[in-house]
Amino acid sequence: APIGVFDSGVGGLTVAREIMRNLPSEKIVYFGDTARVPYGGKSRENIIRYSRQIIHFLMEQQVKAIVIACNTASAFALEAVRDEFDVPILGVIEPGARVAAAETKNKRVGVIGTVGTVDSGIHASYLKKLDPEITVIGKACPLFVPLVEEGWLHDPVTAEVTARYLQEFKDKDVDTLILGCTHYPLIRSVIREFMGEEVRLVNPAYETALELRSLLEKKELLNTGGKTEEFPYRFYVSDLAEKFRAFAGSILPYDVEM
Ligand code: DGN
Repeated sequence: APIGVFDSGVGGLTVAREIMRNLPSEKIVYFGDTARVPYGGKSRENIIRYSRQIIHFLMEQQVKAIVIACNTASAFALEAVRDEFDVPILGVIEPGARVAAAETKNKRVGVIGTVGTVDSGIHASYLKKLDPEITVIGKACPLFVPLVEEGWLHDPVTAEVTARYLQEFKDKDVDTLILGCTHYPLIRSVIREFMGEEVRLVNPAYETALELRSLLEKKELLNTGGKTEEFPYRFYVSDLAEKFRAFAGSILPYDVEM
């Protein structure tokens, strides 16, 4: 059975990509809610409703586990929907928070994400549960998503916006920064350049793929067999399939069939 992965749009492909790399024998059904993107400024109620609808769709595809690749949907909907379905459901917040808590030395952790994710305070609540001494500094960076979708991944404008958003983390001496939005790993090099080599950048997409692997192992659901003949990945969107396909081509190493 495949793994279901969903996001508000294309960004979740950064999570799908990590699953493809780290669990190469698994099939994936991906759903991008391109008709209703962005989720970043929407209410909790709506995001729970959208997530529930998408999970129903994925359940119809007979998935064995679901990954909520969207940070905003993980922040708002994971707790609400987790027990409503009889497959394991994972979000991207907890895996990122766990690694950040383990790796910070000065106990000053920064979080960047959408307005919804940052205002939810969910990273802080996980991090403080893991280590009450950690100080969490959150900052919404809403301009990053359109910059990434415009393809300005290595661009002076993106570098300038990065400096404006992230200066605060330098001033407040964070040693660990969680890239708490699907799109941010794609501008990792710009963020790295501004923050410097010493700051640990946590990519929740990667950490989530590892967590998914141990969860599947534990539940004896991990596919250890070889690859099948047919293409193992299926993609669905709620609008503008062509635009999705074009963007997907810049993230994934092959053409996406829809
Ligand atoms: N996928 C969203 C997230 O990770 O929070 C970013 C895109 C959006 O919906 N604003």
